[in-house]
This record gives sequence, structure tokens and C-alpha cells, in this order.
Amino acid sequence: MKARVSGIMLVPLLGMLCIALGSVTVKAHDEALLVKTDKRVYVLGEEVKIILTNISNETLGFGGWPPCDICRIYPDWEFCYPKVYAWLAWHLDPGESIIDTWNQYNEFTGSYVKSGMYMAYEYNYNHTVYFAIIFLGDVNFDGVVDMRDVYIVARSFGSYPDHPRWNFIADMNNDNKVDMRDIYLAIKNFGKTFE
Ligand SMILES: [Ca+2]
Ligand SMILES: [Ca+2]
Repeated sequence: MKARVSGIMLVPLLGMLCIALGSVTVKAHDEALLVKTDKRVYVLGEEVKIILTNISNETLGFGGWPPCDICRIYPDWEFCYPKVYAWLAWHLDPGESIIDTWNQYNEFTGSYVKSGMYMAYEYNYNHTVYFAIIFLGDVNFDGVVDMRDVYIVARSFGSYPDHPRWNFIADMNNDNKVDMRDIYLAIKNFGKTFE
């Protein structure tokens, strides 16, 4: 990210600033931006990196920082990050990326988050990316590693992204396949319980 930002400003001033910067073009279509996380499955406490890449051939303008909302969506809905936005204008040149790192801290509750399914939502270009935070082995987020988890992993055994039985949460080691390594992670932690 090249900082073209002069500081904190009010929302109505944002558009004026973009015009003043000259090179900033706000595009409406979705193909302009690629949003992804560095992994799909994180263990509790691990840093989550959200990567925004400009895949268009024009400079993309953004308003507000940080670039993504993060919410837990399962087993219950919970806003986690950020509690406060800075009204900053910034941009990505073609091919350029920026990484926003989240340390799993819920700024609304003042504590670190629990396991579950999460989404990061990029609001300028309307992108959502999904990821899971787990205790290793507990792929159904119920706080215990038991046969139900082994079954969930086994059900996706042999699958890979776009396979009909693919379940990204079962791929606990993030190597894009569900195999004995993932089964082993469930077996190894079998019987463990978590708060
Ligand atoms: Ca479980
Ligand atoms: Ca795997």
C-alpha cells in the first residue's frame, strides 16, 4: 500500500480527497479485487492474515481502515473486529497487495475469540472470505475431540478443493487435501476437552 493519506477525516470529505489525489478510481465490479486469507483453518491464538490484491489494471481506491470486518458466524454471530474504523483513504495499484493481520482479539468483548466459523468482509468491493478457528481436532466446535470429529474428517477423506465431499475445516493442516495427516490430528487430540 502506498500511503496517500493525510490523516483522519470525516466521511463527506473522503470523496473530495479521492478526487484531489487524482489517481484513485473507485470501481464497482467485483473482479477488481481478490480477497483471501493465508490459511483456511487456524488454531486458537494464531494470527489471521487477510490479503487484498488488486487484480485489475486500474488503481483501486479504498475508504476506511482496517479494510475488513471480522465476525464469527457459527455457532453464533458475533462481531469481533474492528471496533473503530479510521476514515482513511488509501489505494492499491494494479498487482499490488496489502495484508491486514488480526490476532484473534475481539475488540468488542475485550477478550480473545472462541473457536468457530468466521468471515472477513471487505466492504469497499463487497468481498467475503470464510475461515475457521479451531482447537486442533475439534472440527465441529463443540469443545471436545471425539468420534464426531473423526467422522467429519473421515467423511471428507480423499477430497480436495472443489471435490464434492470437500470440507475445508477437515483439512486442518491446510495442505488442500484431507488425508491421514488430518485424521491423525483428530486422533492425536482425541478425548481432549476445551472451555
Ligand atoms: Ca468436537
Ligand atoms: Ca490436510
